[in-house]
Amino acid sequence: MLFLEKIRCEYLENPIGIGENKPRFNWIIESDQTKVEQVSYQLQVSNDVNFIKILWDTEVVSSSNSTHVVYEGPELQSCTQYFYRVKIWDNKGEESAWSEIQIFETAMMNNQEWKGIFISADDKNAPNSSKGKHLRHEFNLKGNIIFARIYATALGIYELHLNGKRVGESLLTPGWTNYKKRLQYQTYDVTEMIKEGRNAIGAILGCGWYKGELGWNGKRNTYGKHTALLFQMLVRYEDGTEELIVSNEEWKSAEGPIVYSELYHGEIYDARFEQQGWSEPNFYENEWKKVYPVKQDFSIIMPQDGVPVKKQESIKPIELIITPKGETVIDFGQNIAGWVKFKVKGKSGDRVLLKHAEVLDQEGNFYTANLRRAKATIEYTLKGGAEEVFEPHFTFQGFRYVQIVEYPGTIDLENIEAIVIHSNMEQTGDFKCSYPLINQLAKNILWGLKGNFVDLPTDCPQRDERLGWTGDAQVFMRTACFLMDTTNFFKKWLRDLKSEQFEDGAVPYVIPDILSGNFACGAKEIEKQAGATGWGDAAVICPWTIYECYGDKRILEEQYESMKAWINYIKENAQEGLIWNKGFHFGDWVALDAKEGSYFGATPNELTATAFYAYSTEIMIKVAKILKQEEDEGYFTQLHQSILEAFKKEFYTSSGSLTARTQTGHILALMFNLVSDEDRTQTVDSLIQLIKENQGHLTTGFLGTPYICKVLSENGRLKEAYDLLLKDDYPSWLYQVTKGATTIWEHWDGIKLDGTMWSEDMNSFNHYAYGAIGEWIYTVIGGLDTDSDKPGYKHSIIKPQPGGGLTYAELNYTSLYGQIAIKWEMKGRRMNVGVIIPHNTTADVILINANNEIIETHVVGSGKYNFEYDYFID
Ligand code: RAM
Repeated sequence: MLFLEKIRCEYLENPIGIGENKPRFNWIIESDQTKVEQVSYQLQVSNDVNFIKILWDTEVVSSSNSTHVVYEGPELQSCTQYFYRVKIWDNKGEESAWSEIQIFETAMMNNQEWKGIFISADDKNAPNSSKGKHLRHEFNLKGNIIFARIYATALGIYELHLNGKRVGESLLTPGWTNYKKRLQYQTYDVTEMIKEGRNAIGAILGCGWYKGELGWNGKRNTYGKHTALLFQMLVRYEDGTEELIVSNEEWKSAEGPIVYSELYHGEIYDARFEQQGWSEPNFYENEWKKVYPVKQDFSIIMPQDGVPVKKQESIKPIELIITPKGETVIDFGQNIAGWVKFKVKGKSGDRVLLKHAEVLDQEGNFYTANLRRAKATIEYTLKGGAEEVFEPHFTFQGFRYVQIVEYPGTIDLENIEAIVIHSNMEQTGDFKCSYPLINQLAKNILWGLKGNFVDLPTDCPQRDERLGWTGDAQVFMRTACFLMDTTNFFKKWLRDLKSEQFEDGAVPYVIPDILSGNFACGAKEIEKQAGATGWGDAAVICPWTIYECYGDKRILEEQYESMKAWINYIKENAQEGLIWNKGFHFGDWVALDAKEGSYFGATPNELTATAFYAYSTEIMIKVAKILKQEEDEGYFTQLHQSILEAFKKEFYTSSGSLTARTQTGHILALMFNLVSDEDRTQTVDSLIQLIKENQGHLTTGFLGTPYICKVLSENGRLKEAYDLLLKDDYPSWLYQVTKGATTIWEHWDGIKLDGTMWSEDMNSFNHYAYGAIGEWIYTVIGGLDTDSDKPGYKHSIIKPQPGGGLTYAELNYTSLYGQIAIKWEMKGRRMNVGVIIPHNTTADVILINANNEIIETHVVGSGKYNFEYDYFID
């Protein structure tokens, strides 16, 4: 039986609001046979569900492509539903039936279709206000509605209510972009929410990133001073007529129960100001005020290209603690990003006051100093009477512990839960092994992702920062792509990156770039907070990683100019275009070989910067080749060669040793192949020596850490790589696990050996950068790697490399082709390796023995396989 499953358009199941002119399709092949390959496919797109009038028929195409099949039919129309189906033929002579019918629906393809205007409830005093503002409007509809969509966005954050119910599940909409350049709007199917006759729409607006506080110096109004809504509802009737309901000056506005709401600081909500029925028809709105039209450039508005943030799970408290200081604190057992949802009963005017923290201090007291200026406080005033349920609207907190400062009556933990929010991506990867501390580390890495992939890749969810640091995203990228489907998440962020790149190609430190022109972070020049090695390289490394992990060529096409511009920026700033020894760099950020009190690791910036320059240029050779840019390919090949030669001359002595005696220097030289073959062994040996000199520990920061185990295992030092990973004394990955971490820390010594904290000014306990070791865990212990010649796991390299006394490891990954599984288990002197390879893919299964020698390589097609062999050699 051959059939198709998980048929997706732009990686989404039946998406609405697609903005792509040429969306792409993927499907997963199911069959009871093995070694199944698709030999041809047929895809049809129709305007009607019965496929009577077919808009586009590929006919039978001889191709094994089951991912990224591009729509090449007639131009797609706005706000239109398209139906599509696929069938395939395989190499076993089987033909599938037509797949289940799928839908994709376009957004507004042209900004001129906007008939609404931006409206605001703000008067002149608004710039410093953090109140939630309400807007409302009533309208009449005829009967027989067959289609109703809302298209909406805001300056600020919005929440919509229609006829008394919340519209959609997306949070923090429209998401964060540089609102001067790109503003996303969302599409909602509200066909079931409206009715013939009178209807009412309500919106609540909060400050969000647009005008709320942003960054660590308390600055606000980054993008503008007034929140505003843009709304358009398209209604289609059975008789073919259409109607538009839009935001205009007929709408009314009011303040409400959200007295204050700020992303960093939390929310003050006074339920006594709630107005019953405010988003329902026939509401008495005489006390509501007029709205103000707001001018806005419509050319920057675009359909949502990222992934909406949604509620993901709920966590019950594990314990109610009274701290030595006497604070009442709930422990949720997991550091998360999200908020507390509570039920409460009391008198009108009673209050609930909650504070949030990631950790307790040395004595076990509630610790908030590392939140810096972020107040992370929820203050709720009861209206009184029946049970009240509360969740905040335009804020989120990074926390494990919640201090209950005020709460009417006795606290019943049954009434309190933590809601986890993050961008709504499917979890694709999972790893376990026989060593519990590694399993906890793997969990922490996943939670590091959950806590920081909140609309964009951020550095932390708790303090007054939560910025899209490019360096952090770059180092964690590969790990993230294993754990979750990050395709659309990064598509959006990379578009943001491209839109914010300076004309000379410099990439800002953070995307969206709120630092340039505002306040300095390291560089002297405030106007331009951009162009740091290892950070700006996100422009090249991130699209490339998406290509490797998903085979998505379009991201390379889209980002190509941006990638090239980054290389060019470096070249222009490098000595003779080769050694990059200028400008500000974070370098091997917060490495342990930094001078006392400094964040900057000891590896010289010119080495780190030239190393990343070489690496990014090497990637560009491959990208140019894939995109058939022959001239560029030649150019980057030559440039790369020249950088290599210059690197050797500048950073290697004539006797073949690296001048910088730091772990990260050696790691980068090995990782980016900057070492000549004759010097390789010496470089590896001296890295080992440097580790020894540090009692077997690492001293690396943000840029060296991701690769340390990798360069060891790739250079015949698998044992040393395991030794490092399995260390559980300070500093090591497992040190924090033994200290009870449930996420990844920003510093190796976030909590020091004596229980005291790293300095208050920069000590996040939910910071995924060091979680980049995930890549090594999945590719080496788990044994799954991609093949960039056949990316996206079209061909997998399966090579588990046991070690460290582990007796089994198990990895599961849902690729675009389906599930890949690897499980290895040692049974006495025998090794058993079981693998599952999805249809329409192949894999090299490479089996190694205890001496880390390859004993067999099997090239396999789809199916389940089991290999058993003598692992230990006498
Ligand atoms: C801090 C954080 C962030 C890092 C920058 C350079 O704000 O540690 O992760 O990228 O510094």
